[in-house]
Amino acid sequence: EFMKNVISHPVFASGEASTTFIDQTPELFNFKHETDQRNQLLHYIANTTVNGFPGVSREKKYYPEFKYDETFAPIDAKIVTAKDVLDAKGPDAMVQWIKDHRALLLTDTTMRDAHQSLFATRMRTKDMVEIAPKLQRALPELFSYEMWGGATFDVAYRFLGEDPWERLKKIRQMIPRTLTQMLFRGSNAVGYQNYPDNALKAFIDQSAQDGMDVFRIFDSLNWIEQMEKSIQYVRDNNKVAEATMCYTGDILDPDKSKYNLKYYVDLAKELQAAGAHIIAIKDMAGLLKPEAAYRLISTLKDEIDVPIHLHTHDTTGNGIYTYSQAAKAGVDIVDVASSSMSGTTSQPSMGSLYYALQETERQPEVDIKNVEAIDRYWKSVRPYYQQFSNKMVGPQTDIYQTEMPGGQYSNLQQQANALRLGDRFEEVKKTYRQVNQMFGDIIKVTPSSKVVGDMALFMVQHELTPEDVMSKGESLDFPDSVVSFFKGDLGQPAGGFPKQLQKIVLKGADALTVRPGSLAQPIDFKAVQAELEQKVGHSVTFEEVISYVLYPKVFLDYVDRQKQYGAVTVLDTPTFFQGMRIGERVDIELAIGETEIVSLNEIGDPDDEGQRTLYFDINGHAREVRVADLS
Ligand code: 3PY
Ligand code: ZN
Repeated sequence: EFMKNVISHPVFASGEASTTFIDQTPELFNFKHETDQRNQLLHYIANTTVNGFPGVSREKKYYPEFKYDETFAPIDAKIVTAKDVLDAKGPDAMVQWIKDHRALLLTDTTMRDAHQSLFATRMRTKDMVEIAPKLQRALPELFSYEMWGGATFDVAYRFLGEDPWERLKKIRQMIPRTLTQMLFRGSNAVGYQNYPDNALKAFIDQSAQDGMDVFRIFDSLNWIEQMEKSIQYVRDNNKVAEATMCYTGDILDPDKSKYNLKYYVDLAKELQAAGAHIIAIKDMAGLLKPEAAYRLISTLKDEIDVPIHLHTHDTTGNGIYTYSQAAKAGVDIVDVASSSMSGTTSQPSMGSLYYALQETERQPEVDIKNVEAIDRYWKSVRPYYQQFSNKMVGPQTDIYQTEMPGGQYSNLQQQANALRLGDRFEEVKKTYRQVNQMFGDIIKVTPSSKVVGDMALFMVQHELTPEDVMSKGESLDFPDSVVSFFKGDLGQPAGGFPKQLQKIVLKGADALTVRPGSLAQPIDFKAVQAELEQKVGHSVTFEEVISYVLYPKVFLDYVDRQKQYGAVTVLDTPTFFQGMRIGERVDIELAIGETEIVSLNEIGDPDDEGQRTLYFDINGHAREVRVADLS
């Protein structure tokens, strides 16, 4: 049984299993015959078939007609990757390896920011794991895979019924020779609020232990005090601290003087002094124009010693040109996505950038045939998630004025729809820009961008102008996120808060002037573990304790659904979101190498109790499942 599991495991089958493969693959020891699991999954399928998946229309089920059977040769023995150097010699040697590289290095964001920005972070682990061993062989020259952090943690639990730690560990194992990378929101970790320092430390330590290599640490107000601790915790783990400047405004526009070239150079120097191994420029809205990229990066190359990693979104349509100018100015690493997952709110395309830099000394060292072959896989996966897509069909140059991050655009649209303001979205965008000015022109990225968005919706909903807010503010019930921002819960913005508005919003309450984390009580992890074990009724891992600390309700809801439906992660994505259709057959891999063939023959009418019976056939045996029809 054990050997069968080993032989049929995708990592083993790919020929990439390392010597620690057996130790690091707990599912190899999973040989119970899953009557329970099968029953739970059938209930999940039956329920999704009858009642649907939240937010997904049930009219169509997408059936992939495509079988992906590309194969890739083993990695050339001459290749030394950034991960090889980090593991053998530590982060400083790895930094030197970057500096010694003339060709532009690439981070592939397909498994994190691309899907976060294109289809609301809904990509499931199953669709990543299917390709991961092939990624390793096809593109060993990449600097890193950004595949964790940002919204993925929350969304995995909340919407996908998945454990994000499992995702990290599985992918880590499948790409042993490429760095893993994550987006870490500084004091907000992978959440939307401030957490105590020892929670940040616990999270970073555990992530490092589970295989995370590069931590891109940012603060939503570029407040260095909120990044320093995290930088240190990453360094203490001998991992890579990529400290971040979020780019806003326009260094080419003398009227936008708050975030000018000097502002970024000073900030970069402070981040370097705080211990950054690499400095990231995080252009979350796609505002960094090509000439600005050239000036900013040339200046930084003169002023700081550590490598520079540029991140942009293609929302405004100039991404490749910006990268080309950045490459000329000497940027070390840039973020790209596989073509089918690139463009608009996502990152620019890896393949396009390869050709854009042809005949220059910065052209990335990747095998373009493999880049394209891998993209054929992502192209087949993308339609699974069509229903979550933000529907942006081309560049939005008005973002240069609204300064809205790529990931926020579709979210704010959804929020506006929910408030029946969908047809007034242009007004919402205009107000977003006004709110930014009212707030003193702040950095807008998760979670500060949400504060600006909430205030814009509030003003449009209540027909308020900026003048109204100032004159009638005493009687207004501001959104919670706005009150919390003015209290200093997210930290201190550059140049401080606008005093008069702060007074109006807080209605006499005090505001913090220090880092909120410096006042927070440390978490007593032992006590929290005991509380959690009592709540869920069994022993828990430290990873689960951390998840509960970050997202108590989301985590407990996840545990409840787990108890009800079991390992929904084994279902193919169309079935996970759509259930089954009469006459359809799906293959479910219940355990490794253990495939069940499930057909749905009939769906009965609701009985007196509103229950429907679904008639399945599993490996030739009839099975009936009853579920309540909630319609
Ligand atoms: C996140 O924090 O999730 C982001 O991607 C911000 O740009
Ligand atoms: Zn981004």
